[in-house]
Amino acid sequence: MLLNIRIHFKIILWIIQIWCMSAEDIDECSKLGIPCRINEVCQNKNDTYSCQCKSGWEMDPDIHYCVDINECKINERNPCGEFLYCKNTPGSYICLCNIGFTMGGDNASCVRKLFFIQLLT
Ligand SMILES: [Ca+2]
Repeated sequence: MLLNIRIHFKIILWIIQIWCMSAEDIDECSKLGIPCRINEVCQNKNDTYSCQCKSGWEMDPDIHYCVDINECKINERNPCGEFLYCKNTPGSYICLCNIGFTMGGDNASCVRKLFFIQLLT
């Protein structure tokens, strides 16, 4: 009798193990309540998930939170080029024209505002 119970228990355990191995991965990222914090993105993995900083954010090892990357000050290089002003924004940056200039038709270069051209000539 005891041997029968043990055999049945082992068979049930074996079935549970097979069922768990064949179960499809659960996409934890699509469920509500995933513990990724603000400015993090969830990545589903096989039987688990991970949280990583969104683009434009980086992990601050001191506070263990994703903080904005100041693209305008990376390597003291202006990503907007010589004639554009770089303005840091949360998760990104924008390029603006200096005073007296306005964005040209190519949206990448600045041209003098007409008012300043008239003053200078
Ligand atoms: Ca930024």
